[in-house]
Amino acid sequence: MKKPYLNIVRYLCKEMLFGFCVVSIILLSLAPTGCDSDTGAYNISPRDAAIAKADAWEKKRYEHILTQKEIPVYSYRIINEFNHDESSFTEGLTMEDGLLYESAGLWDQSRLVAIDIGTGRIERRHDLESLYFAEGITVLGDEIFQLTYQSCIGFVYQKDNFQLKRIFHFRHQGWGITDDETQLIMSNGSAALIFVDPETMEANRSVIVADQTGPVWNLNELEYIDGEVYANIWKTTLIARISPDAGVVTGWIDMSGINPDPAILKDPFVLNGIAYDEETGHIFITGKCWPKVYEIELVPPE
Ligand SMILES: [Ca+2]
Repeated sequence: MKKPYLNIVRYLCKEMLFGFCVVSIILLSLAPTGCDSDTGAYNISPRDAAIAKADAWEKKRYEHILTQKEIPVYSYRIINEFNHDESSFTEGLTMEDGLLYESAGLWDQSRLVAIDIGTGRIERRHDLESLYFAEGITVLGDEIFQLTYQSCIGFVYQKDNFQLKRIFHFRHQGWGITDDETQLIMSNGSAALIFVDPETMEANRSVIVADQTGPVWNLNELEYIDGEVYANIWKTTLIARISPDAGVVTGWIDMSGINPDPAILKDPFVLNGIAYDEETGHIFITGKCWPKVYEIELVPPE
C-alpha cells in the first residue's frame, strides 16, 4: 500500500512542476519588452530624468533658435480665448467639425473628452482605467486614435460615441499623434516621427527631424496642418513646422508670452496642445492644466 501512494505523490509533484513551468513561460512571453507591463510606474519617470539632464542644453538651444536667421521664426496673434478645465493634464488636442477633442493624462485621471468650444460644454467623456496614462489623440475618419505613455498600448474609439473598437500595440513610449488622412504620424519623445498604417498599425517609415544644427529632440504634441507637421517641443514654448517627407524644420513658432501664469504654470504644466480648425485656418493652443485655450493665427517674421 505504501509504494502506490508514493508513486501518486511523485506523479502529482511532476504535474504541478510541469504546470508551473508552462504558466511561467506563457506569462513571460506576454510581458511587453520595454513597457511597464501595465502594472505600475517607474520610480522616476523617463520624462523627469530627461528634465534633470537637459535643462541647460534646452535653454541654450532655445536661445539659438530665436536668434538664428536661416529658419523663419513666426509669432502669433490671439483671436479668441476659451475656458479650459484646469484639472486636464493636456496630452492631446485636435479639432473636428467644430468640436475640440482632448486627451488628458496622468495615472488615475486620464480621459478623452469632446468639448463644444463655444459653450464649453462637454459633449462626450470617456475615463480610462487607472493604470493607463493617456497621451496624444487624432481623429481619422470616424475613429479616434489615442496613445498611452508607457503601456505600449493605444485605443481606437468610435468618434461619435467613444465606444472602444479595438486596441493596438507599439514598441516605444507614446507621446504625440496626428494624421495626414492616410497614415498616422507618431512622436515618442525622441527626434523621430513615425509613420504608421492605420489599418495594420505597422510602422511604414520614420524620419529624424532636424534643423540646421542637428536633430530636434522632445517632439511632443503633433498636428498635421496643410502638408506640414507641427510639433510642440516639450518643456518649451516652441513649435516646429516640419516637412514630413525629409523631417526638415521649415519654420519655428515662438509662443512665448501665451502661458497665462508662468509663475505657477511651470514644468510640468507646459504648453502641450495644438489643434487646427480647417474652416478658419486658426490654431488652438493650450497647456497642461492651463485655465485657457487660445485661438490664434500665425504672424510671419518681418
Ligand atoms: Ca494635436
